[in-house]
Amino acid sequence: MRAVLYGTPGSHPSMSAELMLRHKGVAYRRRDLPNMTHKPLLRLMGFGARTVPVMTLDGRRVTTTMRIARALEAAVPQPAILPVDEALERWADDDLQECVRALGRWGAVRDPASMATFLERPVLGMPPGAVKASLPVVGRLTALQMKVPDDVALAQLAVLPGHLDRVDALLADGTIGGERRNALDFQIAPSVRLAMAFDQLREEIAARPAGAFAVRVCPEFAGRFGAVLPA
Ligand SMILES: N[C@@H](CCC(=O)N[C@@H](CS)C(=O)NCC(=O)O)C(=O)O
Repeated sequence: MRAVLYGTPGSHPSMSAELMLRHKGVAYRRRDLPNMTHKPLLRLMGFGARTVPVMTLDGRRVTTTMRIARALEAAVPQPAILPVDEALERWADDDLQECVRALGRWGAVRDPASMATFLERPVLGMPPGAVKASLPVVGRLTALQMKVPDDVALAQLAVLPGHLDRVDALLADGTIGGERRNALDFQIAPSVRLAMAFDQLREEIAARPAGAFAVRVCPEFAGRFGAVLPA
């Protein structure tokens, strides 16, 4: 089986897909596209999607994290990661993902130096060093497309504790964090890790069950935002 996963630097759902591929033991290559420019590129590449992750599995195109989970489950049934509660999966895929995505984009615009910290692999085949060198120009163009209004970001910041409470509750009732990992584990952990990229949130989140869980399920997650959040 041959899988190629397409993501962007810092993309938490791309990490979700990567964790699923690893868990299933599917050999894959990851290719990163430039943030935001990935949208037209995905169209040119023949994916009917504007979002990453997308994947080819034995040449077949698969889009979105939820569909990737299902395609992997069909191709490699064991270890099973499905079924999961679909309402919870949608919450993880929409609300939780979008909350930290908005904060992440807002953070990247307010702390442009943070962009380099998310670059750990080639982008469009360009080595991370070369991509970092292009950031004074490319980073500004990316920031223009990433702009999230302050009120939207602050509203997401206000609901983040509720999302983390829900993660703690799902851990407490065994829905996630069990010995047999499932699609929800892989959806949720990278989102919590992206929230932990903020210097002002990291320690507080790490001290809760959600933080310990996220680090356990998703040990590597590059990137760091400085003190950009209101005190
Ligand atoms: N929830 C979907 C969507 C993922 C998503 O929104 N990905 C972001 C990057 S983290 C993206 O590509 N956004 C492009 C856009 O904003 O149009 C999934 O997990 O597949």
